[in-house]
Amino acid sequence: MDQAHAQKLKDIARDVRVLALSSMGYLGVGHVGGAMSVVDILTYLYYSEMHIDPNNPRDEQRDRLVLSKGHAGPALYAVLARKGFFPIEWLDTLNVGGTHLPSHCDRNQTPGIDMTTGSLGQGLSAAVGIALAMRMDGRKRYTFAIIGDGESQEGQNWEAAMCASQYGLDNLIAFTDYNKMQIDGTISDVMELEDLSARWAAFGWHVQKIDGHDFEAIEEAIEKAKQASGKPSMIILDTIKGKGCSFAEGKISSHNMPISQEQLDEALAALTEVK
Ligand SMILES: Cc1ncc(C[n+]2csc(CCOP(=O)(O)OP(=O)(O)O)c2C)c(N)n1
Ligand SMILES: [Mg+2]
Repeated sequence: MDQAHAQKLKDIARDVRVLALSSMGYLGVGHVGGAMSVVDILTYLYYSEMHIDPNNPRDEQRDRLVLSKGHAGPALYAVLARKGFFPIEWLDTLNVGGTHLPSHCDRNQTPGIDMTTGSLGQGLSAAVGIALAMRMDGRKRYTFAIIGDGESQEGQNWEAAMCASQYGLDNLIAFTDYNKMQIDGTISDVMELEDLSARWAAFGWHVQKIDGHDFEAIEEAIEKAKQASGKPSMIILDTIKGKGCSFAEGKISSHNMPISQEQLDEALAALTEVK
């Protein structure tokens, strides 16, 4: 990746953080931590990877994304709005009555959302089904999925993992947002996942672990995943919960938090100072 493109992605990710935080701040509450930790992967996917058309969100020839950790919807909404899937003003209607943007992703409400999620543990199974259907239909597109690390403790993920390797779904590329925190503690205190790479490998997946905030590393990992013929891919993203948000970064309490006007102003000022 050349420097100019990396800088462009950084600028877009900053915009996305500003938009997502503003929409949650307007509502006064939100899953700030888990939304901020996936901004960089979402920015990369939508601005550098996926074949999608904002004017034709249900284009059959598109790549798909299942954001299984559906509570991070506000980050994806910010990306989709900035891409032009729907008016940016919708971001101020987050989770209010009659909105197109519920707190968790709903494919029947929001243009560009490929799968309804929020009940943790189910998204990877949906992604497996989508990838299998795409292959059966002869579509040469990829299905991407993002699951949480706390979410990985749900047993259904591991049934999906077995199924994906059984069918050799090399058109499925999944990411774990490994921010090391879940709703009420650290992953290792609640239910340890290590050795997470070895676990996915044992289920027959091609596995990589990278810095989830580094666009070049993401690009390289996706390229390698595409070359892993006959196997689904898991890319474990080493991330920071609340990344880039002054009042949330690295805090367990950032999971679902009230947001004051002062906090919002301070976080937006810090973000817009970053070059
Ligand atoms: C089946 C189910 N159980 C519980 C919840 C409530 N819940 C929402 S987010 C969350 C924590 C998830 O942790 P993690 O996957 O690590 O999310 P992140 O750190 O990315 O926010 C929980 C328990 C849910 N949405 N679905
Ligand atoms: Mg987590």
